[in-house]
This record gives sequence, structure tokens and C-alpha cells, in this order.
Amino acid sequence: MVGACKHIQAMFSVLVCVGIILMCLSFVSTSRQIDDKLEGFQKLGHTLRKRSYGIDNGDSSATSYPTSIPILASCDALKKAGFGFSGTYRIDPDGASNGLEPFSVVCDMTSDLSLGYTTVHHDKEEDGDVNGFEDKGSFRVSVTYDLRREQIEAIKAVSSSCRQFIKYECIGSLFKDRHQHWISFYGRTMVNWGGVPTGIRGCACGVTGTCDDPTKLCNCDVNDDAPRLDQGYLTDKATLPVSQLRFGDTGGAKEKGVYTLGPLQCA
Ligand SMILES: [Ca+2]
Ligand SMILES: [Ca+2]
Repeated sequence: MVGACKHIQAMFSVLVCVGIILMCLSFVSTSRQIDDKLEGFQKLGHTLRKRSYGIDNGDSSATSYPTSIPILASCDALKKAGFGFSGTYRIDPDGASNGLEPFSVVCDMTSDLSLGYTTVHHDKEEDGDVNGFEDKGSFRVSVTYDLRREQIEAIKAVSSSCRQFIKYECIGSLFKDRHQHWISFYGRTMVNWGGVPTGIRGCACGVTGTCDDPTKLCNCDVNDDAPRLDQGYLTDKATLPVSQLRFGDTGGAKEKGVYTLGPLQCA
């Protein structure tokens, strides 16, 4: 009887061991599958990002895009359909039987809890130095977007809001009298900086009355030797994205600035 019990105990131990080994193997295999999928996805995004400069994005991923992902109007529509990973997706803002062919965009699904941002990158996303240009707006930075004009228009048309981050770090380089300004997507001279609605001159601190000098409209308008900063989101869809940045008041020995312009984000 004792012998039989020991035999059963031994059999049970072997079965438990085999079970554990099988579970481990299955876990490793599943992890590898997920890793492979993620790697493939990242590769796809990377390739498309590289390819997307200045060419028709319509066909660049036609052969490799997963058929399991529906082609919807925007990243926000994809997010609301359950696609929560950021990366490159194909969208067709004006509908399947209409206008533009589907094209690839970068979707930011994580910056906002409920929104998926259709993101349009450009060629001036690295911070840029401004130095040695004294006249108002004499240093000009033209911005080229990864998508064609009509693709950007189509994204804007299906989005309820768009935004673009803009920042100027300055030493003795002021905004006042249009020294710094930007040009809208439609060629209009814009004197509102980030955080300020269209039609109002100045920077975010001027609207809230919190500038380093409260009598000024921008921190940079203090125009002294201290490093200062004006930043915020431009949010008027009707004027975005920025087509050109213009800077000045950096002709003096101590005067200089650094600009930052984020991608266009629409949801
Ligand atoms: Ca279409
Ligand atoms: Ca100055």
C-alpha cells in the first residue's frame, strides 16, 4: 500500500513538472510572437517615417500594411475603434470612394487619454539657433511637412481641433513690433505666439498677465541679458500648420535665440 502511494506521488510530481515546463514554453513562445509583432510594427513605422519625406505616401506601405487594421478617417477614429498603440497607420480622411487615396500618418495614441492625434511631422523639428539677424523677421525658417498639402487639408477637415507647439528661448531678442512672428499655412503674417488666439498680439504670459515684466506682452520683450522663454500651443485650425518662422533682434553681440516647432497634431 505504502509502495503504491509512493508510486502515485512520484507520477504526480512528474506530471506537475511536465505541466510547468509546457507553461514556460508557451509563455516564451507567446512573448516571442508579441516581440516579433512589435518589432515588425516598429520597422514598418520607421520605414514609412523615412520614406515619407516629400513623396506620395499613398502607396508606400500597400504591400506590408496589416489587413486586420481598418482604414478609417483619422487616428482619433482608430483610437475610438480600439487601436491604442502609437505608430504609423493608414487613414482615408475623405472616405473610401472619395478624393484622396489612403495614406500613412503617424498616430499619437498616448499623449491624451481619450484622443488619438493624427500627427504631421516636418523637417524643422530639431531646435534651431537664431543669431546675427537684426531686422524684424529677417531670419526665415521655411517648414516642409511630411504630407502633401491636400492630405493636410483632408486631415484638418475631419478633425475638430488641431494644435502645434511653438517656443522661443531668447537672450535680448524681443517680439515687440513683429521682430518674431510666423506665417500661416495660407501665407498670412501671424503675430500671436503659442497660447494666444488668432488676432491677439503677443505671448501666453501677456494674456494671463504673468510676464517677467507684467507691463510686457512676452517674456522676451524684457529684452535684457537674461535667458527668457515664450512658449505654448497654437490652436487655430484655420491658420495651422505654420509654414514659416521669422525672427530678428539677434544682431547684437549678446542677442540670440533658439526656436522649437512641434509637429501638427489634429484630433
Ligand atoms: Ca479617399
Ligand atoms: Ca534686443
